[in-house]
Amino acid sequence: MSAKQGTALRYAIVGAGMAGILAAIKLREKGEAFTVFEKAERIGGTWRENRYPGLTCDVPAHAYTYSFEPYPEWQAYYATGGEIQTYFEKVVDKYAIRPAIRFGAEVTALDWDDAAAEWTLTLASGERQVFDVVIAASGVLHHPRMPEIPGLDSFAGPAFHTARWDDTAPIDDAKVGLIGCGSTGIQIVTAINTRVANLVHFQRSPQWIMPVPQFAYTEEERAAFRADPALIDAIRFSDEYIGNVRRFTDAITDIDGPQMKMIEEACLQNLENSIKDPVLKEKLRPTYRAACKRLIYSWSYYDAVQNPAVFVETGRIAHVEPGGVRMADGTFHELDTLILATGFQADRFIRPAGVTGRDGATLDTFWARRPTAHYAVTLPGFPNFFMLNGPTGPVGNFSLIDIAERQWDYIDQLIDLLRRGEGRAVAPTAAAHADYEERRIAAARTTIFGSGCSSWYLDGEGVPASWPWSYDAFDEAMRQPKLEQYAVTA
Ligand code: NA7
Repeated sequence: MSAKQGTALRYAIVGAGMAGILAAIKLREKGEAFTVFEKAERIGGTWRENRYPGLTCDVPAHAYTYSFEPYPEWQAYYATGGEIQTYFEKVVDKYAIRPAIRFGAEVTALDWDDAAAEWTLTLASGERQVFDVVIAASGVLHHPRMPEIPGLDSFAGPAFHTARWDDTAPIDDAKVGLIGCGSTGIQIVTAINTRVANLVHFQRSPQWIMPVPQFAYTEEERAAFRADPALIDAIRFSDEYIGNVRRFTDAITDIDGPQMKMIEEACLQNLENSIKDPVLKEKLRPTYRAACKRLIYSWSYYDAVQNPAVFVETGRIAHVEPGGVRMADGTFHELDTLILATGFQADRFIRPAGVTGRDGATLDTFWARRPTAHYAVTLPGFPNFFMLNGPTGPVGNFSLIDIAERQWDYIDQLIDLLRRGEGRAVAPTAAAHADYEERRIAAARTTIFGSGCSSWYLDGEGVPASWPWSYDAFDEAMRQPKLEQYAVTA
């Protein structure tokens, strides 16, 4: 019997973004006490940090909410980042989570004490607190990846990463350069092309663009959603959404199957029908398989990029000079503002916080080859440490909220072992995790993400870092942890 039986477990949640808020709500529902540690001064994670023009979530708005907290107020089928931030602020207030959040509290270290079966959490201030359970909800894409371009620091005007948007930077009637054409770069082109004097979009790799509908909800529609939540369910549980998710995961796992063919055809037809200038069309034609990089959903990029104010530069950047960007062929682009839409370091997770588990094992060492977690949630040697949207999860496959909710169901059942006093510490066995990882890597190599392109989905060895199986397989895996894969210790 556990020494802690009968005493309440102490929970630390790291991060007050979508996943941390979820964990807080779920623990509150159970009447449990917790502290959320947030390094910033506001909640929201991704939606707090990203404020660039055009920021939109590529999951339909009604499907990008907690399942238990539908939101009738969305302005359009795809929501803007600002609206999503507002949604999370409202949820945090509705569930009275804010008083349990420590803002400006950056977790720098977590150290497991096996004898006491507890984690010591250290903050940047040096303050320490002790917890039984740690929920790592620190997000996936939150460390900007700065490009290594010679002379970047010499640029005379504002040059900044998209997640550090500079509101003072000239955009209107200005000469703007934009490096990168992932989802972020593409959204920025759609938002600023009509504002700039001219926009040079530096494109290293062209993108597959999936055409999707975007439309505003009217006030009457919002009133109807308020009056009848079933109307919201009809959208978020519709075949259009859930069916699309299933079809997409079928496509990425069966890369020569009919679903992938449909995606490729829809994107190529979009390119063919939308882009008039044959030279531009060839510049924009992808040279790798669809959905290998994150597929871009857009209703307006191909219109935006045909604005004469936009020039797609496909040459190699030589260096940056104070006045602009010099290409390898000598061409010079004079610029007032340089925007870096160059993505994120996707392998950091809770790092740079130092996490030390059983017998002094560090997360850095455990992840030396690649970040991994058992079913994306737990780690052998790191008891009572649970990750939401941790490594090997379906981050590129479907809504991160949906993923986090299912992961919480799995985590909650593991914590139940502690609540019931079956032990004081729970962690997957090394053997069970090794088996999972072996199967996952073998399957991941055959997914579309491993079909030969560079992307943030790949680990340092070029293996897709994400969940390689279907939506239903994830649903099934998260319903119930296989307890024989876990060791519960006193
Ligand atoms: P992504 O998807 O990682 O895209 C980064 C883009 O930046 C991509 O086009 C890169 O080209 C380009 N890049 C990176 N470094 C350079 C240099 N040095 N020179 C030129 N171009 C460069 O990041 P996003 O922010 O757009 O999106 C991240 C996720 O956020 C997205 O998938 C959604 O989940 C939301 P490359 O393709 O490597 O040739």
